[in-house]
Amino acid sequence: MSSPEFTEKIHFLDISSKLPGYKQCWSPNTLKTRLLLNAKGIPYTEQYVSYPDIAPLLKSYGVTPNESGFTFTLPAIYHPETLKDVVPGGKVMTESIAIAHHLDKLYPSTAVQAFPEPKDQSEALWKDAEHHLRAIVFPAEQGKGFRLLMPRIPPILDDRGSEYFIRTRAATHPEHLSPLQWGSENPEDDWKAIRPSVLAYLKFHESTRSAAIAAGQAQEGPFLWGSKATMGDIYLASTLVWFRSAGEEMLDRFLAIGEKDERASRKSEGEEVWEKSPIRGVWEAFGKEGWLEAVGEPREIVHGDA
Ligand SMILES: N[C@@H](CCC(=O)N[C@@H](CS)C(=O)NCC(=O)O)C(=O)O
Repeated sequence: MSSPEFTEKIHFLDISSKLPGYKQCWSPNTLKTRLLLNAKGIPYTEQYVSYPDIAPLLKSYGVTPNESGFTFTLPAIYHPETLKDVVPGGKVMTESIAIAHHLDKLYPSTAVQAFPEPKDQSEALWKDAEHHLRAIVFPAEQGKGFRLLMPRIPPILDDRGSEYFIRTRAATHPEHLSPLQWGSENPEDDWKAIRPSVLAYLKFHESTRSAAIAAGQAQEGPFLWGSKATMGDIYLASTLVWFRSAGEEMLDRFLAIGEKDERASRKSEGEEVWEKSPIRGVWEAFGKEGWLEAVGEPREIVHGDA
């Protein structure tokens, strides 16, 4: 890898949890940045920030509030050296996709690129993958996975983060229910509800992969573009770590969906069956490459003066 020389390493801001060691990183959003840093082999420093401290920290560096969604969000990177004329405040960049483009620009020759050439195609691929994954998890896309995941998040967060998460997420619920209560009475109903969208993702992944290999775009491999991991795969792996953070057994069950050896009582008549789930293939590859476990050096930045 030809690596540009910077005076300071890129500093990555993640959301804290009580999970141990490298597993502390649990958020599907911040993981998009962490896994990309790891896959590109970029040396970085890192800092975990508790939920209620995100907004004051970002504001102090002149980050502008988001127009939709949560006002101040992580992931973020602090790197005045390369952000001086790029973002308001010149020091901190937020938004995982903007960060991914920035990292590709700073490190254009690492084996993994979030958006390799042809860029219009790799961007379209990421959007397709995002669409399929959101349809599994997010209520705005009729995904039901949030019912399995959200009740499991407060217990893994640090105490202040947990209180903040419950309060702010309850405020977004039509009946102001705590996220601890967002699951169905019988979790089997929620697993049943996500099944069609997971199977749709498996088909999407498999057909995209086969087409990329057949077109000579990539060699044989588990990723959406065969041997070439891109942002779409990073989004998938981020979702899988989120499941693992909610409970190892949740990840095991998710990875088994659609597989030959999955418990028969969970399958429905006429479903396609895979020897090994294409999702498991991606998970194993991220593990084998060491992308799930790599962490940055600990470092703390103090508040800026914006
Ligand atoms: N589109 C953003 C989404 C980031 C996002 O929503 N992050 C959440 C964490 S999971 C956050 O920081 N929330 C702050 C809050 O809830 O106050 C991205 O991809 O960077």
